[in-house]
Amino acid sequence: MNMSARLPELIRAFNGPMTKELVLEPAKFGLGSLPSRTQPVSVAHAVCGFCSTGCGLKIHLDEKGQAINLTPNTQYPVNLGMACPKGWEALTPLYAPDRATTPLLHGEAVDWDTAMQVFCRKFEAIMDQHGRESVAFLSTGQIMVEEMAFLGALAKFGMGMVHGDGNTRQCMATAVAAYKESFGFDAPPYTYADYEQGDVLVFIGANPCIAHPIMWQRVLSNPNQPEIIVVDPRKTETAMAATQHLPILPKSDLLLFYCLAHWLVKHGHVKPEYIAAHTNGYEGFCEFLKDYAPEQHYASLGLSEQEFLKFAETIANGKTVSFWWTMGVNQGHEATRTAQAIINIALMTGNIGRPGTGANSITGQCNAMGSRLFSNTTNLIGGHDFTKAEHRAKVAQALDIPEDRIPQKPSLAYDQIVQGIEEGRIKGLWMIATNAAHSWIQQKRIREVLQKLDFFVVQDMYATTESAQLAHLVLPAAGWGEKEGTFINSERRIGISRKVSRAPGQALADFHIFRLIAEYWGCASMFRSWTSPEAVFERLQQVTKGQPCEITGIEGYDMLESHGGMQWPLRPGDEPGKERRLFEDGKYYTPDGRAKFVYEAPRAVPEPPDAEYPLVLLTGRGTSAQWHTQTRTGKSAILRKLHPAVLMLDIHPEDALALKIRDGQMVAVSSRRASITAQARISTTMRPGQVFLPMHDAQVNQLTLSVVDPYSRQPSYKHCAVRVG
Ligand SMILES: Nc1nc2c(c(=O)[nH]1)N[C@H]1C(S)=C(S)[C@@H](COP(=O)(O)OP(=O)(O)OC[C@H]3O[C@@H](n4cnc5c(=O)[nH]c(N)nc54)[C@H](O)[C@@H]3O)O[C@H]1N2
Ligand SMILES: Nc1nc2c(c(=O)[nH]1)N[C@H]1C(S)=C(S)[C@@H](COP(=O)(O)OP(=O)(O)OC[C@H]3O[C@@H](n4cnc5c(=O)[nH]c(N)nc54)[C@H](O)[C@@H]3O)O[C@H]1N2
Ligand code: SF4
Ligand SMILES: [Mo]
Repeated sequence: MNMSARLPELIRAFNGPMTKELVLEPAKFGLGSLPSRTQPVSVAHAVCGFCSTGCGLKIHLDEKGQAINLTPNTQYPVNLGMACPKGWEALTPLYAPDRATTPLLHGEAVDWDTAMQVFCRKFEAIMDQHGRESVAFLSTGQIMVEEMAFLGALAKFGMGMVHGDGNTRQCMATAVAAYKESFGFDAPPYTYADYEQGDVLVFIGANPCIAHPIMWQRVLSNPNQPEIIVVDPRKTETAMAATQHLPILPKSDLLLFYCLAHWLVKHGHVKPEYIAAHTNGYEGFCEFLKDYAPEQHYASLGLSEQEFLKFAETIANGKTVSFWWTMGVNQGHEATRTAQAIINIALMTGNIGRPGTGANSITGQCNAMGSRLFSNTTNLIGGHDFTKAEHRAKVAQALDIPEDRIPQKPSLAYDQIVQGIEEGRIKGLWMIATNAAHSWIQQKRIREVLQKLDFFVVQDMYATTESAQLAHLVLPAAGWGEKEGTFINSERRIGISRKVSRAPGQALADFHIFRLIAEYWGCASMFRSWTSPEAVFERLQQVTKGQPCEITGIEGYDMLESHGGMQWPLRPGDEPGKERRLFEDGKYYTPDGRAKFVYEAPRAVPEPPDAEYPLVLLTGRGTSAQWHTQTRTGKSAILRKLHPAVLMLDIHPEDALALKIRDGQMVAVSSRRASITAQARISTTMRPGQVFLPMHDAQVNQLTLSVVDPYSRQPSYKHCAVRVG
């Protein structure tokens, strides 16, 4: 087929006018006059494309169906009319001047035909010469479910790649590994109502005031005057709002939860009936706990006896206790076992499967959960296993693709792909909606590695990202709001987001870029029925049949829209609006239906502070106005006003005094990898011996050390040794 002849037609079709269906209801606003000059005539629904809270937004449209403003949706069951600054500013990044508007080959604008021919020729040549394992893709938790499934299917089944991972490795891999082993499936069990229903809420390595502000609003709606405990080395915004703060020493969480388990067993605060009926491995766990008498470990935890006992007693006395963890747990050298230590506590105290309980991992990106289930990276699409013949057969049938196109082994993990490039085994890389040259650990190394590639493609909304600047080929992508599809939020709610703005120039929705590649690669016949996001969604529903994440009960996008999204599982006949909490029947997804106690002795941190590098560097989110590598939020003048203009290093007054550092002084922060500059902010939110940098500045990951948890292969971003001054 002569592709270049068909191309204008294809692009027109892909980037065409917005559909009438978008105009869903007459405009109704309760917020007085709107700042925009044009009066909105209708409203479309979207789920926010930043964090995993998944707030519902109403997008105000002009008569052409173009977005002119937005307000949070008061009817949406997640946010009930609230949004954080990023949600309110969600449209602004779409109009940034540095949007990628044409494909760029070595920095020069080219048309899509040229870009597609180069893309296919280069990847084909590498694969012909070096085999299928010599190329890889890196996907994301920030494109639609239908898009990530298309990408995973196209790359692996269509193009024949074996390796593909995503930025969810930096983020959720630990929770995935922990849940799979403990529960038999990657299944965060909660619903947001649990924030409102418990009497004790424990946040471990999580700072929702900044990172999940609207989840935090749900906590504030809890009428039970709950005890809120924050386990975090820093006195974060969340810790300040809590009733108890446990400022443990960094990476002592595993020890803390073993000490807690020991204390609960010793004082009879466990639920023997629950343990006997629904779990395996408890006896061995009790035996293992002998070494964890709390009184022997207070110094290693950095806690006083009083702090520990208050914490333990609060949990023991709670009727409904929930445990919420995020990156302070997932990003560590023994992260998977730490997550499982939290799960163990919920199991032994019977705090699971009831309102206001649970061992609950909060996800990060808007579609991190979609990526876990449908990206076809670590798992075969739909939470299946590449190594199982029956799973391959089932997926092949549901997707109508030849079974022999499905790789029989899982992909290399992100860090192994990086290593593969470093060692010259991987020569071609396609990176979609992630900015590794800023966000990956130990940045100098990743930048050197990316520059070794024979062919490096970046598909992004902006041509200016740190990664796009290193790419041979940049493919311009439409962003949130410029395309349609679904996201899955932290409480497993599948929500729909509509197209409310036209992408600039030649930029195309990722969905259509994948269709174009399928055409040029010559595998379009495999995806003949993958014509629209909704058509793909229907296919994916079929794939989930019989899985814990089954969603065959959803009757199309309209049903999702009218119910304010739906939580998985939803099987035919299930009541659609009902809130879904997992494990209410005490049945887990393991072969015998029992959850498993998993445990292992704590290990020393890989890079402890020493005389030369005496401080521990913690990293994380800075403000609710900043999103990761700032490619989107950095484009909003309003959001820029809500965070410091320079990189701030938080340091305790004692350390500052010893180093003769004044507040506001520019200082060098050095690790064994690099030295960067930041402005000192003297703050008692830190403990002596620890400093904090937000991850949003591109310099920060120059300092971090490439260490991963052995089970999840998630990087340990939150611990390395540095010196200041
Ligand atoms: N504004 C904003 N919101 C976001 C994001 C964003 O970039 N900006 N990103 C989203 C994404 S993808 C994610 S994954 C989430 C992340 O959400 P969070 O995990 O809540 O955010 P972080 O700040 O990375 O880390 C949380 C806390 O872990 C603490 N910590 C560090 N080391 C340890 C330790 O050893 N033990 C314990 N217990 N705590 C420790 C840090 O001090 C920090 O306060 O946020 C999501 N929401
Ligand atoms: N030091 C330190 N480093 C960290 C962390 C930490 O706590 N500390 N946290 C880690 C975590 S949890 C995460 S999740 C990662 C995040 O790291 P990244 O994924 O690298 O961060 P983002 O800035 O969100 O990058 C997303 C990219 O996708 C582009 N994009 C947005 N929407 C679309 C779209 O629809 N289509 C396409 N094609 N592109 C799009 C954006 O412009 C941006 O370049 O960072 C990790 N890095
Ligand atoms: S809390 Fe998260 S989902 Fe809600 S508006 Fe803010 S960034 Fe968007
Ligand atoms: Mo994340």
